[in-house]
Amino acid sequence: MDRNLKEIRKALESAEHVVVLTGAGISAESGVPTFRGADGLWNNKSIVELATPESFDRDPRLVWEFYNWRRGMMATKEPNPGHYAIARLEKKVENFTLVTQNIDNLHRLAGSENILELHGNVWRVRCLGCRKEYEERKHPMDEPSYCECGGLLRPAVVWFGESLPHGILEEAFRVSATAEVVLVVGTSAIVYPAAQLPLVALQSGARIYEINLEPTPFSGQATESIFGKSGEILPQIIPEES
Ligand code: BV8
Ligand code: ZN
Repeated sequence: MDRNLKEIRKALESAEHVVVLTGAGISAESGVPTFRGADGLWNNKSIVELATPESFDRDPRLVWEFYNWRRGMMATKEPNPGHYAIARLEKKVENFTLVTQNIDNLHRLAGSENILELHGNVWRVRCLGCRKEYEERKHPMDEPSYCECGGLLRPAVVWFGESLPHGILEEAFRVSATAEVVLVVGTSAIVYPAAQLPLVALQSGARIYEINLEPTPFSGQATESIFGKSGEILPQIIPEES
């Protein structure tokens, strides 16, 4: 095995407190499009427009059309070996937190438990009237959808310009500041405040290993950057029990 992967495996074996931060790249091998890659969702300017509260206020039907497309697409996707490797790591580490920017629910499907979903979950909705938030698996949802109280329902995801769920972000900063080892997997590291988390860990002296297809703005500060597919690299670092 590659020397770097051996080093990461050893660091993980001796660490009591581990944090894993993931982005869309970890779900790419499950067939979920990323945001900024070749077929990136956000490449299509008008789509970025859709992920904002202003767009929803202006045209909730159009935004629900976009999220119905996302829900329909994600309903057919399965976790990949990268997701399962992170779920295995959680069982081996005393104090483990998975912080994800993804809304695709694939980490939970793979068996991860202690998950901080920084940007929400595509299967959850929130009522603008009564503020109730709940899981709603129906897809497609009506375009737009209404709560039984008559209020307008929105996807319970965090759009650009919206603050992240307070308690979740606070907890993500707390665990990043106390982690001994952090894996940063499949994120372009440009969306804040998520991109701040590895920097917080760095300041606290953590060893930070980045796994990505290509360099990111964080690569220069990582302890090591491992270039390749997370679905191939993670199972080498956290192999299935023989
Ligand atoms: C906030 C949920 C303020 C919805 C998403 C100027 C400078 C700095 C910041 C800003 C600025 N202007 C605006 C901001 C703030 C803004 C921001 O950071 N913008 C960026 C673009 C500059 N942030 C916000 O608006 C956030 N809120 O700041 O609020 C505030 C504060 C107080 C009070 C009120 C308000 C909210 C951001 C959340 C937006 N929601 N998604 C939905 O999904 O529908 S963003 C979305 O893109 C993701 O959630 C994720 O967070 C983000 C980045 O995507 P990644 O996950 O990194 O994926 P990406 O495609 O970019 O990269 C994939 C990576 O994987 C690549 O590196 C690729 O190489 C790699 N990869 C691909 N395949 C593989 C792989 N790696 C390994 N293996 C593979 N197989
Ligand atoms: Zn309601």
